[in-house]
Amino acid sequence: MRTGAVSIVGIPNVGKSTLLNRILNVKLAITSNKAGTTRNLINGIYNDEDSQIIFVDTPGINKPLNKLENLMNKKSYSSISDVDVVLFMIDAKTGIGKKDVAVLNKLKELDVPVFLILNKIDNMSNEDIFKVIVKYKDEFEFKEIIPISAKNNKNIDELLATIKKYLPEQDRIYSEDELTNVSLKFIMAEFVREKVLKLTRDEIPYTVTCYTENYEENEDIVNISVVIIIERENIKKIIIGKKGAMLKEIGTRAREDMEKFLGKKVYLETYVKTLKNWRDEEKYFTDLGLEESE
Ligand SMILES: Nc1nc2c(ncn2[C@@H]2O[C@H](COP(=O)(O)OP(=O)(O)OP(=O)(O)O)[C@@H](O)[C@H]2O)c(=O)[nH]1
Ligand SMILES: [Mg+2]
Repeated sequence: MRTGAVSIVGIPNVGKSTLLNRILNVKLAITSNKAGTTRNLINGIYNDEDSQIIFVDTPGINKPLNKLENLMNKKSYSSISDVDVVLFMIDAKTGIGKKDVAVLNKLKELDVPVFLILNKIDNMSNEDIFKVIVKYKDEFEFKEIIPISAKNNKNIDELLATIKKYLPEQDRIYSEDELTNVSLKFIMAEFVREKVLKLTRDEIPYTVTCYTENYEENEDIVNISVVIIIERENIKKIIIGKKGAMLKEIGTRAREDMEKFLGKKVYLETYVKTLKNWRDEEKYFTDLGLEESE
């Protein structure tokens, strides 16, 4: 039995959370085409007959513009110190850029095997994929270079098989029914935030966070109340939308994700609240669940 921990790191938007969900076969981490979607370390525990792998999804590493982003970077770097393997993910099409190099330089300080994961190889020719591999083969001491498509489920079994070779022989650490370190309340709030990310534009997604105020499980229905926290009063109009249409759409879509995840009917309430500069006020982070999860 092989058991160990694997951290997935890289710049924003390369597909780290998509990979976590793909491996676990459940939507645990939210994803979007906006940079900075993930804000916490999210562990997902993978089990099969001969292994247990604790995957750590991390916030995309970026030049921090506020205290929140600074905390996100710190969390990501903290995740790499006591794992058995680091998956350094890039977008195969764009290759290793300046921002990726900054992350790589940090990884160089470590004594952990680093794999280069080339994601998004769907709609790339084998020839182009091969070119990318050749280009980076000697750039850094990657233990392995593995092209995948997290979205289209390409080469994921090969990735898992390769990871296992690097994990110590030991029994499972967690029971097989454990999925994650983050709370249900956190996951529910994230589902709402994902819809805000997907349905609004420009600056809005970055200034919003969500928090579950109430989670009450009854026999046949779960009552959930999520507050959408915004920084400025004028964003409220956008989140609520014409005659409440936007907020309704956010709620409907989030509820679908919740029902799928919980396997139960959900009654969801959402409302909007203003909290000025929450991204720069560390005192809010714990309350907002942004400090949570080891
Ligand atoms: N074409 C393609 N798109 C992908 C693939 N994997 C992820 N994506 C898309 O890339 C975007 C970013 O995916 P995420 O999983 O949210 O990326 P992330 O690295 O977790 O981003 P942060 O949390 O911001 O660091 C989403 O729109 C995904 O649908 C892939 O294999 N192929
Ligand atoms: Mg993510």
